[in-house]
Amino acid sequence: MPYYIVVLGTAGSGKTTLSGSLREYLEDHSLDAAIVNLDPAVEKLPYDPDVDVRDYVDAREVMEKYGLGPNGALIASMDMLALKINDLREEIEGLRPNYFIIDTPGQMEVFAFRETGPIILNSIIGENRRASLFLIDGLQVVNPNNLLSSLLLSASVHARLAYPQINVVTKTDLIPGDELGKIDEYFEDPYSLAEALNSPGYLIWSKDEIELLLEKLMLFDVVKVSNVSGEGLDELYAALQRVLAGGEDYYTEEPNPVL
Ligand SMILES: Nc1nc2c(ncn2[C@@H]2O[C@H](COP(=O)(O)OP(=O)(O)OP(=O)(O)O)[C@@H](O)[C@H]2O)c(=O)[nH]1
Ligand SMILES: [Mg+2]
Repeated sequence: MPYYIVVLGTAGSGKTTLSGSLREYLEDHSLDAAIVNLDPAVEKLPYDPDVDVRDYVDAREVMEKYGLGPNGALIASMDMLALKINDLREEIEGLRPNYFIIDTPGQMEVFAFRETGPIILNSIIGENRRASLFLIDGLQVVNPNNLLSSLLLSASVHARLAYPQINVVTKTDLIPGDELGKIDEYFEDPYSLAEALNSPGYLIWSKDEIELLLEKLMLFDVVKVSNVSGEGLDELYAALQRVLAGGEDYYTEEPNPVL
C-alpha cells in the first residue's frame, strides 16, 4: 500500500522545492516515490512530475476564458478538477510507488476554507495512509506574531482535512543562528512565544488564554528543514515514519480508517 504525503502551505513557503527534495531523499534511501503536481497554475517545476494536474486543467486558459484573476482562476480550476477526479485517480492508481508526494497550490483557502481541496485529496488517497506537511516559511516566523498566525492556519488546515499533520519550518539556511535559536525556544516553550508577541494587550485573548491556545497549537510535530542544504530531511523522514508507519513494518500496517 502506498503512503501519501500531502505538502501544504502558504504561497512561496517551499512546497514545490520540498516535494522535489523529498523525492530525491526517498530515492537515495532506496524508496520509490512519485510526485503528483496538484497546482494547475505553476509554470516551472524543479522536478519532473509523475502525474500533472495541468494535463487536466489549465489555470491560464481558465483565467482568459472566464475573465478571472489568478486567484479566482485557481479556485475555478480546482472546482473543474474535482469534476475530473475519477480520471485523475485512475492515473494515480496506475502507479505503484512506496510514497506519493502531493504538491499543492499556495492558495490556502482551497484546503483551509473550501470543500474542493479536501474532496480532491480524499478521493485520491482513498483509504491509504496519509500525512500532511504544513510548511511554514522560516523567514516569516522569526516574527512571533507571524508564527502565531501560521500556527492558526496550520490548525485550520488540520481541522478541514483531519490528517496526521507535521509542521515544517523551511528555509533554515537563510535564518541567522540566533534567530533560529529563538524559533526553537518558541516551539519548546509556548510561554516564551506568548511572552514575545507584540502588543498582546490589544488581542482579545488574555496572556493566559494565549498560552493555553499555543499549547494546543503546538501539539503537532515540528521539523526544521533547508531544501537547499538538505539539513533536517533526516528528521522529517523520521517524523513521517512515526506518523505513517508507527514504527511498524511497512507491509503489515493496517490502513487508516475511512474518513
Ligand atoms: N534558501 C532557500 N530557499 C528556498 C527553500 N525552499 C524554497 N526556497 C525558495 O523559495 C522560493 C519559493 O519556493 P517554492 O518551492 O516555489 O514555494 P511554493 O510553496 O511551492 O510556492 P507556490 O507554489 O507559489 O505557493 C523559490 O525561490 C525557492 O527556491 C529553502 O529551504 N531555502
Ligand atoms: Mg509550488
